[in-house]
Amino acid sequence: MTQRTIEFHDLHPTPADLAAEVLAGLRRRPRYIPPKFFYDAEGSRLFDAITATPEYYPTRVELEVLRAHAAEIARRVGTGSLLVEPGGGSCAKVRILLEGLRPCAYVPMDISRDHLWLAAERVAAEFPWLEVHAACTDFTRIMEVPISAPVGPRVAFFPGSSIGNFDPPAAVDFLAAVAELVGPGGFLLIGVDLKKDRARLDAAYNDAAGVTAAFNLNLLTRINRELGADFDLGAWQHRAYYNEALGRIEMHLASTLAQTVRVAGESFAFAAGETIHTENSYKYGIDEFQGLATRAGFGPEAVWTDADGLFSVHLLRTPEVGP
Ligand code: AVI
Repeated sequence: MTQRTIEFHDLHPTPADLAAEVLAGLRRRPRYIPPKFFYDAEGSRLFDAITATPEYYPTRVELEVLRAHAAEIARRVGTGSLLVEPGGGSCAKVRILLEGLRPCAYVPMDISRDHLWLAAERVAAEFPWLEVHAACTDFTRIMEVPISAPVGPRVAFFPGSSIGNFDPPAAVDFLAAVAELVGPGGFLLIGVDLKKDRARLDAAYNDAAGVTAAFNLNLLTRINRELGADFDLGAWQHRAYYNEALGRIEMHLASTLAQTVRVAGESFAFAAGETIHTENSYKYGIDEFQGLATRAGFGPEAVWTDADGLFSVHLLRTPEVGP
């Protein structure tokens, strides 16, 4: 049996990064805290629970599309690549691809250290032939393959429609960084949630069991714990709705009364009904998304959707450098 290889590279953001970004976001109008801070250990656990709610269709449908087309994906991409997954915290969807792609190594990158470490260990145990080089990093800032990883043609995997959590210009910048990471002739396999009727979208972000609400509110619990803040959890409410004009779900935390909160020694006054914007989740038509990808330096190779047209999986490729 092959010797198991698992390496862990820790570039986790420091408490100072959290403080600087949260304070800057609370000083802004409208107030905004980036969604990457949802993912402490509890936030990662709650996100996994969201994906199991009946209303949150993207995970289930994407898995269905990946399973249906895994053989074709492997045929198009080939074997022996270095497979990189920015945000691959739970290493769940990649399992569908591993046997077909037989990569020379797998590099999951995630901001949530313990979650990544456990998932990387599990995937390495399940696929003993696979070299795993896990990198704990805020991939929106640092997206580098660890130098210990082997050299090979590169394939990036970015499932879950996490691209929707960037505003469109930032999405183009991120995709351009991925294009650079994979290099000439490199692939990107990416899941993108499609535009659809408002009722379905609103329900997906307002599940009846309240898991999405708990996920959103957990951000305040985290800030209380890590930045010595005094948010009263009883005075904030989860709010999520589809903003059709902008093609995005917006998530907010709404103050139920006029109140002052202290965060890292600074006071913030909130009016009743005022919100902290915590997440955007953009939805794209197929052509619309391919337009973004093209601006970032990728060309479309293939796209697959489910029969109901809820979710898309795109295979993109950067041009080979010609002679
Ligand atoms: C991670 N990301 C793609 C999820 C989304 O749908 O935007 C995060 C999420 N927020 C609420 N529910 C799920």
